[in-house]
Amino acid sequence: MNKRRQFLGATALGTLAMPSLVLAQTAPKASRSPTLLTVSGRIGAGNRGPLDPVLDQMMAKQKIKFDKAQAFDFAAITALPAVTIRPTLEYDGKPHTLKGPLLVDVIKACGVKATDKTTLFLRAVDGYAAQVSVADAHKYRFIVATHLDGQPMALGGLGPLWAVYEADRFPDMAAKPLPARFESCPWATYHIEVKEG
Ligand SMILES: Nc1nc2c(c(=O)[nH]1)N[C@H]1C(S)=C(S)[C@@H](COP(=O)(O)O)O[C@H]1N2
Ligand SMILES: [Mo]
Repeated sequence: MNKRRQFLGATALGTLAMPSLVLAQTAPKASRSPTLLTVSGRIGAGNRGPLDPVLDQMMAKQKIKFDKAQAFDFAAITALPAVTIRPTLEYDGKPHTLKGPLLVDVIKACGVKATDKTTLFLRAVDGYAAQVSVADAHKYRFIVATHLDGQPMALGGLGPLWAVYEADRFPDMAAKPLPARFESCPWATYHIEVKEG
């Protein structure tokens, strides 16, 4: 009887103690939504530490390395001022509305001090990558699109983030056939490396 009471007491204490212990250990991460974009390289202080070869599996497989990075969830990206563009897309030859912050503003939000030699390496989940100079990101007004025709974009579609620009607006790009206009536009972009030169 006494033993049983002790056992029950211990169990009750255990179930009471466990949730607060678990909360204390997981609260900071569990309260955030998933990171959609990680920016590393020549950035400011960043908001996360080095690449973790255990937990950052996809980045590690894609040979990404960093000591610090700026991680954005959907809310952090959509909190930046958004612009809207309306390029003709190569998939259906029709104009579509794309909305999101300017790529240069995303970079600024990471504390990047860009020079005329700064280059951005845009990497997608399927391993596709494109290199865009900050000068071209400005010139062609690249955005990190979060919405296509008013809807967020699915992972498995063109999203959740698509680095894209309004090719129709620029005579040099509009002169190219549609399928050649979007080579610098990785859909499902999830990592940006800021390089100098
Ligand atoms: N993630 C990702 N983005 C990509 C590509 C790709 O293979 N993967 N292809 C690029 C190229 S070369 C072009 S021409 C356009 C269209 O390619 P797609 O038909 O593979 O989308 O998207 C660009 N963005
Ligand atoms: Mo292509």
